[in-house]
Amino acid sequence: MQLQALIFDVDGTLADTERDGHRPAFNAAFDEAALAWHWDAGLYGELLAVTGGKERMRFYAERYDPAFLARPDADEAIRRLHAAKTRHYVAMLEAGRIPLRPGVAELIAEARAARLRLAIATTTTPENVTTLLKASLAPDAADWFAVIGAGDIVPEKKPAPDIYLWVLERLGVPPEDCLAIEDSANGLKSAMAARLPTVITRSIYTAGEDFTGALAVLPDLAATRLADVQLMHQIKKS
Ligand code: XBP
Ligand code: MG
Repeated sequence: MQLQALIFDVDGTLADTERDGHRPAFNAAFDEAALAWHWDAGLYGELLAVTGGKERMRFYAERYDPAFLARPDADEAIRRLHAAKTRHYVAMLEAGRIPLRPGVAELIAEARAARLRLAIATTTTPENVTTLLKASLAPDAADWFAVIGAGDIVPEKKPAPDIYLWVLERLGVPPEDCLAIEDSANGLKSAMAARLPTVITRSIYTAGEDFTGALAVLPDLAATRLADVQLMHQIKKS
């Protein structure tokens, strides 16, 4: 069978969202809550080992502010901080401050024209995905994707395969007839555990990670057309 579907990761893959998007949104939420937390670009790179914003804040508190977790309302405080962070992040997306990475819009357009199915498999919050698609592609761009798997809908976030398995079940396409596009080692592990052939586009924070098992490791999608992706997939299958 030929390639039937492309499944995109979001953060680091569709757009370089982490350093200048999620990170300042977290910091704005901390400031707003008068919390003495600040995540600089270096520290944030370390915190990215943990996927998911709520999980990342909990991990940070365990290491640097255990007294925060001892509060009886710690879970609720994390939920509130995360809701504020999402509000700040969505406002940045709506203001057009987070562009798509090179070649992403072109590959999506080619895949649509060739009637491939499109899907999203991400750790981030659903609202962040739909707002990014709308702000950077077209008002109806979320409808271009047959399945959008995002956030807390599965028990375990990447590197667990849960989100890719959730998307594959709804797509109804066997993993070997799909291709995942990811930017991180955690994302690659997740996709490979779901038996998906995976292409990596390295991002700001993930450039030095181990991508053993990827079909290809590219700097970005600027020079990659659908025919290239189909060829990579074909070589893997033969
Ligand atoms: C990236 C992530 C996300 C974002 C924050 O996942 O780890 O957690 O950093 O998003 P992916 P939320 O590359 O799989 O998209 O704060 O909404 O969780
Ligand atoms: Mg990613």
